[in-house]
Amino acid sequence: MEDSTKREAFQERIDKGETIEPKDFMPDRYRQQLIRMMSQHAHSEIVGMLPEGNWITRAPSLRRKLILLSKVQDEAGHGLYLYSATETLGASRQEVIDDLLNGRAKYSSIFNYPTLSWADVAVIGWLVDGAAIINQTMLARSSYGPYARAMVRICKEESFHKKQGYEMVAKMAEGTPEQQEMIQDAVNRWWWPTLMMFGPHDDDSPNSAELIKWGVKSKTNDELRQSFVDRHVQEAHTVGLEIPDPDLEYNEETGHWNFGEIDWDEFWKVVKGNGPMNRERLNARRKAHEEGEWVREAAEEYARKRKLRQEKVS
Ligand code: BYC
Repeated sequence: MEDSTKREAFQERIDKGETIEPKDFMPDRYRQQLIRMMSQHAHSEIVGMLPEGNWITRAPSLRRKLILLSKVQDEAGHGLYLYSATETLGASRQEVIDDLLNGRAKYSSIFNYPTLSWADVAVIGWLVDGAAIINQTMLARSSYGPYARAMVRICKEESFHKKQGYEMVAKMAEGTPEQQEMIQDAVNRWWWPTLMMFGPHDDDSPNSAELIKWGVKSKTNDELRQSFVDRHVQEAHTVGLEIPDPDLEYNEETGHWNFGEIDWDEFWKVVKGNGPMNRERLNARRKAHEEGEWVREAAEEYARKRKLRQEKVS
């Protein structure tokens, strides 16, 4: 049984805005919630390399190819910081990766949609990274030190990702009629899945209250989704693009954009593994894991030999 005095002192630290570090006392449930959320976040970054990675060999110019390569590499880096941060909670990397490969762990629903044209790369940068920044700027203030610090760096890189995406969106939106059609089509396909990234409505979100009490989240799923809509509707209109939502309307009283209902059946279908690309994404990760076996073996052997050498010296 955890000492209730320790738990009260923990909550007081959170309420004062203090940061919790790996060796500090934390309730088991806080640890478990963070392992769940941070490992899912790490998986999302790694699986998130696949939809855009699909276009690296077909980028329309050398400049675009360099930008896309570096963006996809950044995402690998984000996954690595986040796996390392999850390990500070006592979770083994092997275990969390096995959970992903066995289909037990979740990762963001957004990466289970196909990238059908080059315009999808632009729209992912603008909308998906735009959504990630809104969520992760909040997480950069989260109560768990290693997660918050990883988020600060990740958000800086995501800002560059969003800018390159929006620049491309703007270019295509003022391009030839075919380019305009391509970019609008990509917005039509990615808008609703991006709104789903923020998770279920607050009333249907079992984890939010606890995460907010512990200072992991400071805003609810619906609050973040609204900030996303407000910002991105303006950005779409600036470049002459339409948002595919007949219920979208500016509300003078609240100063926010009202928007239509998300298709929650589609959301849960994708989260449960039955979206358009779930199987392909997991198969691609399994294949990469199998092909990387020799690298893991070599790294383990190197570490074993280094340890032996150090033991001989001391
Ligand atoms: N997709 O109680 P709730 C990126 C699950 S990648 C799948 O509201 P919570 C990028 C949820 O896990 C950035 N599952 O949960 C990379 C829970 O199930 P479990 C991705 C979802 O934790 C490459 C259940 O539904 N960002 O930026 O309070 C290229 C009930 O939900 C989703 C992160 O990972 C979903 N969309 O809130 C470009 C951010 N939504 O676990 C860009 C970190 C909900 O109880 N995570 N579920 O079985 C979070 O902020 C939060 O965990 C969530 C969910 C907002 C996602």
